[in-house]
Amino acid sequence: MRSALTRKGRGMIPALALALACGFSARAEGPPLVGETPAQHDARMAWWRDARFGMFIHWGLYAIPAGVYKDRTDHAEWFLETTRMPVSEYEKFAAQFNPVKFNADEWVAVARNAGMKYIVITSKHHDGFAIFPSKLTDWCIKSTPFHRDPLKELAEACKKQGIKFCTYHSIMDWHHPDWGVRRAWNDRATGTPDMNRFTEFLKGQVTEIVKNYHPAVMWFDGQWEKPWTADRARDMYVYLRGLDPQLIINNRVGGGYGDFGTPEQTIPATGLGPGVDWESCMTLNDHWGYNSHDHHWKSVTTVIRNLVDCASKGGNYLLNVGPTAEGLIPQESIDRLAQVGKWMKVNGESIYGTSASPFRSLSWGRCTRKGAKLFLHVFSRPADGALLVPMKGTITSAYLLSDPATPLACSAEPDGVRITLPATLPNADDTVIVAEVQGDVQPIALVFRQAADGSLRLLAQDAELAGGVQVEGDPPNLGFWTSTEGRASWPLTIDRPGRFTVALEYALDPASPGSEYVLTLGDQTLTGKLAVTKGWQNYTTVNAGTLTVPKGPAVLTIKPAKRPVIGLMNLRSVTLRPEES
Ligand code: FHN
Repeated sequence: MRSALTRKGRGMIPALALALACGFSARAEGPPLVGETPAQHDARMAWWRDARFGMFIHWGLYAIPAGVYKDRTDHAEWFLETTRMPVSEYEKFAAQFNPVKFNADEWVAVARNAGMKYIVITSKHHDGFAIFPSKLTDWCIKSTPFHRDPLKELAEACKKQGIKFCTYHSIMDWHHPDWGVRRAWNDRATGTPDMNRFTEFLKGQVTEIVKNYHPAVMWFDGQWEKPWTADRARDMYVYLRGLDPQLIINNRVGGGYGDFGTPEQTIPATGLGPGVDWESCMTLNDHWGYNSHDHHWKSVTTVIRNLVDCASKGGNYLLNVGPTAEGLIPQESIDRLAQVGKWMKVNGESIYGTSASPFRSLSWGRCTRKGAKLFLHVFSRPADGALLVPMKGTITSAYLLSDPATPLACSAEPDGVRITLPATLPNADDTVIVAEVQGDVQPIALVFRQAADGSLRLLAQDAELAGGVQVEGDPPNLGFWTSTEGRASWPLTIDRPGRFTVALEYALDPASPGSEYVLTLGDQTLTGKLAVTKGWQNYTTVNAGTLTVPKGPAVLTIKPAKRPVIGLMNLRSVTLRPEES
């Protein structure tokens, strides 16, 4: 579970809502809402799953102040909320919005040259301002000196350059008088909010977008406030799928519906579970909307490795740019994306259309897969100059993706297949080696062994999971432990048997008191009650008791002893330490 997050320059985002936004399963349980067969669903999702890499664009009136207001410089697209500026004041930005340097072809070329296959642009963010000429409101581009249609121009440029055009649309609307959570600083709104009227307005606007710009994805956001109910979410999903049966809709339509999960500013350590589509969205610096003071840019290495990490877990990577009020993508963004594009030109085959790694974790990097090809992404060169692929099975050939003519030696050994690396790796960010396999790849399961001092530290991201438990957060923890079915296991081997103390490093929000767990190791059992901590991200370490552990293989498992109030706990690690130490 996530704690309530105070985002830099933004308000608190309700914990569970953010968790829902970020990663809950993307499709509500039960039959698909619109009678789509699995084969039809796969056909509709096919291009999106192949694409793996997209550009997010946050662009609107908030680019005018560019993050600055009075004594603060950390605002961005939440400007209206974080400054609490009267809406009547904020509305004056419309008359200043004249992005004369906006060139859709140039924006799309930046994405295409980076190797991105789709673009998601904010048609309307939480401030309610539409960057397209809506017939339903004047709070849109019509009220600016910029008498063009950026969405139309971008959609056309995408079509010309073979990039999928997609739109982001906020459900929450801080400007509209009928949005159910009226802000005190909305001095323009009158009357009582009417969510039925608002929903008709929202439906009307997304209809304009679908009919006039034909987005491939409707990327909803701002679904977390109470007036947006699961029923409204379900109705919206069904309505839009009726409008365009090929439209893909993200899980932030709300209510547990949607076609893919949307972890934000994080990459789920093991994806969102088998068969769940997901896309991690991230900023390139620390803000979504343009902030003239934010120079905290991610490195090219970080971007490449994030993209590879997502693909290795079966997910997409949606990377954001925040253009200026003049209509320019910041040069720092352009430069980084151009470098990523150089890597993609050589290695794109190891990303596009690939599926998740068959291996739980690899000490030297990541793996993606396409048919009989394993793409081994080497982030750090092992000291012994060989790559251990923890698998049984046959690798018929191995070579650098950038140099297929030069074979690399392979040797099958008890703990896997060793591939001899070249003396130097051509790309320090990520050198890709292709291993062509014959028949099945049988991963050799990770077995955890004692360290030199006899201790054993079992980490969240290495656990085998069942029953909906998810790895989340950074550093990783096991969360969403909401049912008694949820369990985490670690296969281990004890070379030095004896009595061990067991320590749990956990967090437990006061909203979920009384959690009880059962820990088993072989025929030994420990049970315990967990005291709450200050929150889901406030960790403590507790002694769970001692166990007598014999020599040899065993499995340590933790599960709830009873149904948790919300979540059993967030668990970062389990440590076994020899009692005498
Ligand atoms: O509140 C928004 C935020 O401004 C931004 O648009 C991100 C992008 O995914 N979504 C919401 C925060 O989760």
